[in-house]
Amino acid sequence: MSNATRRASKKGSRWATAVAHPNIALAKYWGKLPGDGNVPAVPSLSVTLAGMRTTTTVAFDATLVDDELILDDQLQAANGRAKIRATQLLDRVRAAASTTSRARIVSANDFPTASGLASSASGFAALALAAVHAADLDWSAERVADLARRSSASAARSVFGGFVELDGGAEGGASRVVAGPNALDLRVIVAVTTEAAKSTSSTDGMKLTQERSPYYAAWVADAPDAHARMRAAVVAGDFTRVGELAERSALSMHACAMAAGIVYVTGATLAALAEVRAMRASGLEAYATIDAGPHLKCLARCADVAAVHERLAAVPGVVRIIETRPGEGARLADEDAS
Ligand code: 2P0
Repeated sequence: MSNATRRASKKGSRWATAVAHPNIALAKYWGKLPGDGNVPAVPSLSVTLAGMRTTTTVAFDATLVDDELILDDQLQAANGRAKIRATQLLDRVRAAASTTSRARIVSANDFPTASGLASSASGFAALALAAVHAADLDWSAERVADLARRSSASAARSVFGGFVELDGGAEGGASRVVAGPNALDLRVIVAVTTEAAKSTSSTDGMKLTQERSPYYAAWVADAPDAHARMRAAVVAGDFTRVGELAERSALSMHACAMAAGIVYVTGATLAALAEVRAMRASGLEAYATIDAGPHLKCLARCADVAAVHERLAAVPGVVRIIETRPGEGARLADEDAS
C-alpha cells in the first residue's frame, strides 16, 4: 500500500494522487478493431514526454451519490463525455475491488487539454494508477496499462516510461517498454499552434477514417512493417532513421485521415512542417510528427534544441514552444522525484 493510501485510510476515505506524462507515437496507430475492447487495429511505438504532465487525485467517498470530475479547475457536467469516460474506468476498478463507493476526481494538465497534445493519454494513465491505488488494488503496471487502454488506447503507453510499444491487430492490447528514456539522443520540441480544443476527437476521427477513407486498408497493411522498422531503429539508437520513419508515419496517418475528410492540420501546422524541412535542407537535422490536432512536434538531437526552438518560435501561427525529453512512466505523486 502506498504512503498516500495509508494516510488516506486513516481519515476514512481512500485516496491517491498519480502523475503521468503524455506520449507521442513515433510509429502511429489509427483505427480500432471491432468490438468493445478498444484494441488498436495496428501496433504503435511512442516516447513518453517529460516536460508536460497530468496530476490526478482519486478519492473514494461513500457519502457521494455520483462520481465527480474536476478537470483543470472546472467541474465537468455529469452527462458530459469526460465524466462518463472517467466513470467507466472507475466502474472497472469498483468491480475489481468489490466496492460501490463513488469518487471525486481532481485532474489538472500543465498543457492544453484535448487539442492533440495527448492529454487523454496522460489523463487516463494518471487516472488508472490513482484509482487502482485509491481502491487498494495491488496491480502490476501491465494491468494498470490494460485498464487505461480500455478508456483511451494511447493511455496504455503513458503508463510506461521511455520508448513504449502497444500491440495492435488480432493479438493486440498489451503494452511494454522497448527501451529506456536514454536509449536515443532525442528531444521533442512542441510547436503549440492554439490553446483551443480540437473539433474532432481521436475516437470520432478514427471511426470516420475507417468508414470513409479509400486508403485505410493500405494504412493497416503498411503499419506492422513501419512499426517493426521503427522498433529496430530505436533499439539501435539511430536518431536519423527514427526521425525519417516518424515523419513518414505521421504523414501516412494524416493522408489516410484526410482522404476521409478529417483534417487536423492548419496553416500554422504546415508552415511549421515547411520550416522543419528547411532546417534539414540547411544541415540542421530535425524531423516532424503531427498527432490528431494542429500542433507540430519536432524531433531533434539534444545539441540542436536551442536552434530548433528559435526557428519554430519564429513561424507565423506558432503561439509558444514546449521543450520535452523522454521521461518516466506514470507514478504515484509521493514517489515522484522530478
Ligand atoms: C497515436 N493517436 O498512435 C495516434 C496517432 C493520435 C494520432 O492514439 O479513442 O487517445 O481515446 O482510444 O488512443 C490518439 O487516440 O484514442 C492516438 P481513443 P487515442 O498516438
